Amino acid sequence: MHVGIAGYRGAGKTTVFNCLTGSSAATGLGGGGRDVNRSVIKVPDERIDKLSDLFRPKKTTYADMAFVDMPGPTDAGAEPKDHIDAHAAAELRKHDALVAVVRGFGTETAYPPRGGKVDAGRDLADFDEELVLFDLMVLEKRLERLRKEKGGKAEQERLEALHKQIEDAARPARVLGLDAQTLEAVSGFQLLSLKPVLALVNLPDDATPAEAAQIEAELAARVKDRGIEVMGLRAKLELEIGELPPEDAAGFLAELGLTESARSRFIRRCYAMLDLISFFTVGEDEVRAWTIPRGTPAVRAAGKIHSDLERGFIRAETIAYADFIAVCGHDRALSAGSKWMGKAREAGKLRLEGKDYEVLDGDIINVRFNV
Ligand SMILES: Nc1nc2c(ncn2[C@@H]2O[C@H](COP(=O)(O)OP(=O)(O)OP(=O)(O)O)[C@@H](O)[C@H]2O)c(=O)[nH]1
Ligand SMILES: [Mg+2]
Repeated sequence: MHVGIAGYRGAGKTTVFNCLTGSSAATGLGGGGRDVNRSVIKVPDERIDKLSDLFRPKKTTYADMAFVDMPGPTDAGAEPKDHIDAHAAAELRKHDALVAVVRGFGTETAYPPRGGKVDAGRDLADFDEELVLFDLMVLEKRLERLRKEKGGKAEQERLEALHKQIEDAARPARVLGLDAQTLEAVSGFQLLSLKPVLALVNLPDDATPAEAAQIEAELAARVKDRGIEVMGLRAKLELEIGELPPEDAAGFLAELGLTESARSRFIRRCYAMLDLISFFTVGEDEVRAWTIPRGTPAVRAAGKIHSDLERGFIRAETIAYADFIAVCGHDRALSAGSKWMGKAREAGKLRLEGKDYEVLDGDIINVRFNV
């Protein structure tokens, strides 16, 4: 999964990036210059730990999450009020989810110089408006072409309708309940306002857990009709906590009313927001987690592993993780030469699933294929 971090200059984007990825990129308003920060983290999964322990494979591969953090707008054409410039918009289009970092700490906004109070709700609405404006521009450009070429009447009508719908509603595309045909027609544009947005509100260091919860709840209520979800964190403080040995970190997190690191909270929220699940492949070569949207049919899940597996798909031999552990988890010898499969079949737990089977979270899958 690819996650793009965006927000006002000085909102704390790079601090959030460091906190979530354990990086140490330069912070401070404009501190990173024009640097784009990138990092990939693995998604911890105790089930993979256990499977890896049983199979002792040559390689263990966790699901991963790739982050990009861009500096606030610095394009010559960018208005001071902008969150995103054309450069950042182009980069964000490539991502599965957007993280909007909004400032909830301090009293004055660092940027733009509004001389006003910190107001995360206002900033978030402005951010989302910008996504909408970029989308309208993309649609207008395409429509201009279509009108000139005098072809693609069906596409033109569909895009004109969508353009009007977004404009009239003054709402991001993600909450318009677009039908399948419209989604198909715009699939190539990577519309920004169609992407899921998780807002990370960077809370004041001294807020009590109750105050923090209240800020989060208020902000969530303000952006609910935009389909934006909210998670609070104290990026700077939690970054420092993250650098401590785990046994010390737990105590400091508890003082903030937390039981989990910002990274764990973030990963869980992203999986829930995007409705993602993991399935596993196992063997002596590799134990691996794969991330797919819930409801993915087995044949497409197989294609995630390799296109040959999708093309030549016959059946997916499937066992639920819990069943696997119950039947085979006690005996490491079963992991050798796929002996576990016989055992699981004997126990009636290994299922033969067809193309349309919807893969479930925790399924261990072996794809039978023929090309
Ligand atoms: N008190 C406090 N300060 C923070 C927090 N997060 C960031 N800061 C400070 O705010 C300033 C800007 O933080 P950055 O993370 O560099 O902000 P940015 O959004 O990446 O800035 P640009 O890349 O210039 O757009 C730095 O001095 C940070 O130390 C926070 O949670 N609490
Ligand atoms: Mg930065």
